[in-house]
Amino acid sequence: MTLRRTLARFIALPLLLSAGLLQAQDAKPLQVEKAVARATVGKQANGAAYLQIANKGADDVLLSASSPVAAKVEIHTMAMEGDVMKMRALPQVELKAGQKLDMKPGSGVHLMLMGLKKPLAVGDKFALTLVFRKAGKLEATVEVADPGMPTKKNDGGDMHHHHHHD
Ligand SMILES: [Cu+2]
Repeated sequence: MTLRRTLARFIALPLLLSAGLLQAQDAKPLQVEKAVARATVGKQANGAAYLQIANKGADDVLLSASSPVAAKVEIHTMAMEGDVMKMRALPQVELKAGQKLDMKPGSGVHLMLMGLKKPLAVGDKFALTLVFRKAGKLEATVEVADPGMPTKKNDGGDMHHHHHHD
């Protein structure tokens, strides 16, 4: 191996790494395949977003999320308590190697957009930053869809209007 080639390799590697961080959405191992938020109604303070994240790499953990459209983004799940469906915040969500996290409405897990800065209207797009333990930051673009999307019956969507968050 020539000295020049060796040097080139040492220089190229950090460049590739930083390019990878800048283009996190296109890079493996974690890919956001779908990101949809529910349009809000009236002066609704909180919104909900649903993502599909495919993990094509090693086991990882979703630690947090944030967005410029909300004061705070929480990871939520829904569960029956007696005969009442309740939401609670999760500290994190595991995403095993090869797993696809599918937050489709009704599945329970969703991202709660707490303290919306303005209403979310159908067709709007906004940025969402996800933070994973290993993969680091992942930028996603969320599209706002009809509030009735897509399975209005069983998704507990009304919970978002009546449930209280502290
Ligand atoms: Cu919620």
